[in-house]
Amino acid sequence: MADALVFSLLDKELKRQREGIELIASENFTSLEVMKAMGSVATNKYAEGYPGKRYYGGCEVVDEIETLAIERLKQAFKASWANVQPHSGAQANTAVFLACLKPGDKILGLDLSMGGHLTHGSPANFSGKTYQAFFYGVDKETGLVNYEQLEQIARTEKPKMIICGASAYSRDWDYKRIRSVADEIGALVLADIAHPAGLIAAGVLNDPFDHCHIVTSTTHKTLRGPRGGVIMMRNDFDNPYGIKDPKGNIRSMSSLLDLAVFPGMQGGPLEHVIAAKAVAFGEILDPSFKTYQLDVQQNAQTMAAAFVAKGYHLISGGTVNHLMLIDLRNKNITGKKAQETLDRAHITLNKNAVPFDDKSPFVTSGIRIGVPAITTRGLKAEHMGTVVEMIDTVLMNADDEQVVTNVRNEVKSFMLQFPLYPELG
Ligand code: DSN
Repeated sequence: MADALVFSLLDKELKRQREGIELIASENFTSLEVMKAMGSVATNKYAEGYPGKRYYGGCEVVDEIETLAIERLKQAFKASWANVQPHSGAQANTAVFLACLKPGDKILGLDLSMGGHLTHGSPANFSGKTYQAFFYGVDKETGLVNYEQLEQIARTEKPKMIICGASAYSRDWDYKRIRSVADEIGALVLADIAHPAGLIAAGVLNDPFDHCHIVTSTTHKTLRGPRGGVIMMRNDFDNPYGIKDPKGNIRSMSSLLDLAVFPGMQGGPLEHVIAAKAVAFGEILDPSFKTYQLDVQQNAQTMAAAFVAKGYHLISGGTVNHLMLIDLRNKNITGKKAQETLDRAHITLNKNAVPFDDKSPFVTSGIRIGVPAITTRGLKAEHMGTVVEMIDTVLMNADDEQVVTNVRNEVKSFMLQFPLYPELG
């Protein structure tokens, strides 16, 4: 018997997704097959351990599913090892820290207020509470990662781990340069590619794997899979600094990472999500995935140029990936008000601190815009001008509810041209 209340809410959410313009840079629309695998019987199975080494009986089928997910992911990124069990990107990062660091060890990551991520050492997060965190930022003029500052802090503080990766950074990374200073001071390099993972898998952005010891990602952003995390390595770097397991033995980096995920910080893996990851990783291997990522990049660049033409200030002047960060200070509207007003027009994005922001993280001076979801809906470069026009109309008339309502109606009829899950009725 259907739970009328929950399923009517899910219908409402489908309608919201169909009728709105989804611009949250970390969201996407999975295939129906990904969703089907996630809503499957695999949710019923306990499988603590790893394929072939489980603590429960009856794991022969989920062993095959998890092995398939691992093998497809390795193929997609030309990795030599992968763990597909982390429940999220935050869990993946936690496992890496647990495997490689001791409480109190120093880490160095991109400042949250400059586009970094909570799990890269923010004082509000376990990473900042457990480890001694230092931060590099971006250059005030160019908006690009300040590699000189990164190197200077690395040489002075000698962190055990340098983290590269961001949640709101529209440029590529110089992984080689980061590895070079890491080697100088004996640090490991972690690349958290949660945001640009799809573009990296498609070969559209720099490849971190030959330079970074460990790579983590989420699976639901540009990778377009179910919500979840993964950890990968291209080469098992063979534990260059002799890190020991909880029993005091020096082991391979891959086995340290496996042990950190389970039993270190998670219990039973979500085999239904792992099944959905396997489907998504299969989709990465299809040539259409590269076309999609090229469309993402093209849409982002076209949209960025349209904003610049309207006098918007983009951090770093533009984008090479799937997102852009806009400083709204010259437009006299805060990030908070922009997000809330656009929400009423069914244009969904998030307020975001901009580098050197003078407003609190609850207000912010900026907005972050990403195109992975609308690109999945089928929007192409020629549609970006329309989207920018609608956003600009709302932001320039934020106190005029009639204008906002008019745009909401336009958004609905515009997006109905791009059907979402027509099979769901
Ligand atoms: N919440 C994710 C994002 O929006 O970028 C990061 O964890």
